[in-house]
Amino acid sequence: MPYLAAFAPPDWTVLHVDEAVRAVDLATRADLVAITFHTPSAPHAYDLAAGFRQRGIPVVLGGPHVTLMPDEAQAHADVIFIGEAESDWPQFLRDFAAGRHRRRYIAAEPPTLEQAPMSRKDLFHRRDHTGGVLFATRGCVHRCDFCSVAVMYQSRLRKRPVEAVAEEYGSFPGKVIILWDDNIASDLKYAKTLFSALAPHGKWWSSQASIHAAQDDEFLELAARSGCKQLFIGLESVSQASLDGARKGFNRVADYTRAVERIHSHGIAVQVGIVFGFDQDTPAVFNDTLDFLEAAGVQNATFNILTPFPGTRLYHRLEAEGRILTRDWSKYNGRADVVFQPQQMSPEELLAGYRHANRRFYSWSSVRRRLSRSPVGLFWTLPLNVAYALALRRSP
Ligand code: B12
Repeated sequence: MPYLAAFAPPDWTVLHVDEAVRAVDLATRADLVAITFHTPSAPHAYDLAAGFRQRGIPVVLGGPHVTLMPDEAQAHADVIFIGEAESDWPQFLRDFAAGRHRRRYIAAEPPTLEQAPMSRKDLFHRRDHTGGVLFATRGCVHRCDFCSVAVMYQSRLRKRPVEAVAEEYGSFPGKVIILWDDNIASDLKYAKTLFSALAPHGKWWSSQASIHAAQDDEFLELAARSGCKQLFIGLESVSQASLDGARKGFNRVADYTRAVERIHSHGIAVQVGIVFGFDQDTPAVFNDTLDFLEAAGVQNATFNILTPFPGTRLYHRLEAEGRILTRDWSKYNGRADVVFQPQQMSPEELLAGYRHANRRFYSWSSVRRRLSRSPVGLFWTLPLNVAYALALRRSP
């Protein structure tokens, strides 16, 4: 929202509420309310919209879930935005002020990001251990069948001018920055130029990248020199059959160990994204995954339960096969609920396996094994692992 706020005319007053920081006050006086949300927050976002609309305040909805489920969202809003908003949002604000806006704005084409403004930093409220967040590119060229990004952005990669990104990066007073790109390794040549432009700022950064990042030593070298401390790599699975089935066969399990070693050799820590519940996954997948992560000395992992987000190829397939168990979007959280019928285990086994993986990964013996295998960034990866381990022990 601080990014969209940058498009508002200067005479508009923008109040941004980030619910991770404080609750929304429905009594707020406003001429217009705009809400963004992921699928699991859809029911909550619709409640908020109803609360404002009951008070006569028009509500505009946009973001991933609206783009994926426009007709559903329209029933809860005065105005919806389907797709990316760069081209129509400024026009809508003018139309709204003149009292002649439409109910639906559809971005037929993914916009170029050549003119993307800097986000309104005065509207950032989150204290999540980062000094700033921004994006250099948007979209990912791959078409993995479980990924919403492939649908939302039509697998089209766009890039901001390197100088504009470096300027925004340098404008954050904090030291630790997250580049919220879908895949910073989508265009290796662009990324290398970008890293050279980021380096003089002397900050630390982290981003998401496909495995291609690990196949290019020059990319890793320039990333490390520019302050990259960690890459989040979407490994997704240690089962080649599962990867092939999910149209992510370009991940070769046989190359995983070498890939992690190569990233480590540049002093960059590795956080992996793992998904459990593919049709080819058997109950053995949980311990197979943990065996690999421990042997490779991976510093961090985000485990997810496979979730068929609406609009994805995965959703359409499971729906056609009658395997979607619920359309209560709040359960589409990838962490606490299984919303489809897995092929080779029960939903309960999948949930239990996911929990087991988290517990084993953050057990003291696994922390010791992983971090002693690769001590990259130990001064921050150790405290982070300890914090996760303790948090997991406190959670029910
Ligand atoms: C950053 C991020 C997070 C951060 C959010 C941090 C923060 N400070 O906001 C964190 C880590 C918390 C997070 C959590 C999750 N995330 Co997330 N996240 C992202 C990521 C990488 C970037 C989001 C972003 O800022 N994009 C930049 C903005 C500018 O792009 P945009 O949101 O598309 O907005 C454009 C348009 O959509 C539109 N628009 C968006 N909102 C609105 C609102 C209005 C009013 C208007 C007019 C227009 C509009 O205009 C923008 C400009 O064109 C996206 C991937 C992506 N590229 O979007 C995934 C993504 C959004 N996340 C996803 C998921 C699945 C999750 C989790 C469920 C993961 C999990 N299992 O826990 C949780 C859910 C959290 C929750 N309860 O809602 C999915 C969403 C799928 C879906 N159907 O909703 C995505 C698309 C990733 C993916 N590969 O599929 N996420």
